[in-house]
Amino acid sequence: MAFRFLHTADWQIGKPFGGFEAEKRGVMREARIETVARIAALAESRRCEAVLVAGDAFDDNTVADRDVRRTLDAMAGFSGPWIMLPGNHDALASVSVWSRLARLGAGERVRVADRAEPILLGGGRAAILPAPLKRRFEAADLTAWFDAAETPAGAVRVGLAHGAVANRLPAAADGNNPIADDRAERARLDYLALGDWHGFVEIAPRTVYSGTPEPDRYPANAPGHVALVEIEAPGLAPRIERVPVARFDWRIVRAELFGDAGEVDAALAAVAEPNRAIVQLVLTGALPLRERARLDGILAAWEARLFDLRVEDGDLQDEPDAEDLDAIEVGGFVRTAVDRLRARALDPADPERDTAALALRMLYVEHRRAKAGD
Ligand SMILES: [Mn+2]
Repeated sequence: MAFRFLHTADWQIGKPFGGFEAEKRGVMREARIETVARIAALAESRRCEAVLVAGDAFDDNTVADRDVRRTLDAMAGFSGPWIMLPGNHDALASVSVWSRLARLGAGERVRVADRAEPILLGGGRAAILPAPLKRRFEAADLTAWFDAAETPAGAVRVGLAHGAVANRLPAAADGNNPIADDRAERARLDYLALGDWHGFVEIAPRTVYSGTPEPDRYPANAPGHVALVEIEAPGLAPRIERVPVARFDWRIVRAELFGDAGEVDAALAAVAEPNRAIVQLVLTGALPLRERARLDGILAAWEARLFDLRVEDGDLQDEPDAEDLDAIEVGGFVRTAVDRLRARALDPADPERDTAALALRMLYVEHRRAKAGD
């Protein structure tokens, strides 16, 4: 009988999301716990024999008791064992979230992988080899003991670790907590379940980062999933299914505007569920002033519909045209000033170009407002 389990990591329950408004922060923190409930339901419905959590279930060892209790409640939807590995955010220090777990209501099914020794599951059909972090940063490869680990004959061997696989991650990735890229091979593992890198990737043969199930930034690396893994027998290739579980859809949307602010509507129409979307909108191109004013209204409408919208418009130019300027019905020295501002705003070589453009836009908007108030 195949051994089937769910692999997840990096829940980071209690993450503060400091860059967001208080109301949104609360929703985002709650969403992570709801995602854990979805993971539990998935493991249950797909008849997994265990859920392996490869580190950083909690954002910090000081995570609030309330968050821990609510996470444990969310986990109750799965009737099998949870194997929880301490990661760097929730390292197994002398005082840690793990030492509070039993008091906060963790039952027998929640098992902390706190020692470098095999954990047998499925009546001895599988052996989990954990590499718990006892501190945030470890220079040694804690998975080295897997190589010589003895497990029952015929048992599937599954490693469980948290850190950076050597030579495989982008140079920007954290070099602490190293894991040999041939560990699965050297330790005769059928699968190495990893945490720390937030994207889903099979980074080496039988060596998989499940990524975070709930994204926490604008990603290029497929976060928002868990891995459903089935291993027919020791030595056979695992069947790995990537299953989406995230609530929030973090995405970067780019729109190049050529005179028409309505392009923003077209670009954002690709967001299927606005209330689940956390969008960074990057605007480039150029707009006449009347379209720039219309853009503000369009963005305000999207800001109300999307869960969160950040606009980057530093490379969007104002391009006041004759029609804009004619709308500013002034004569005399004000008209002269408008014409000079326009000339400077349109001159790429003018060091005061941005200031002139802003002044002109303000003048235009104020003028329209004054006219509307007439
Ligand atoms: Mn980590």
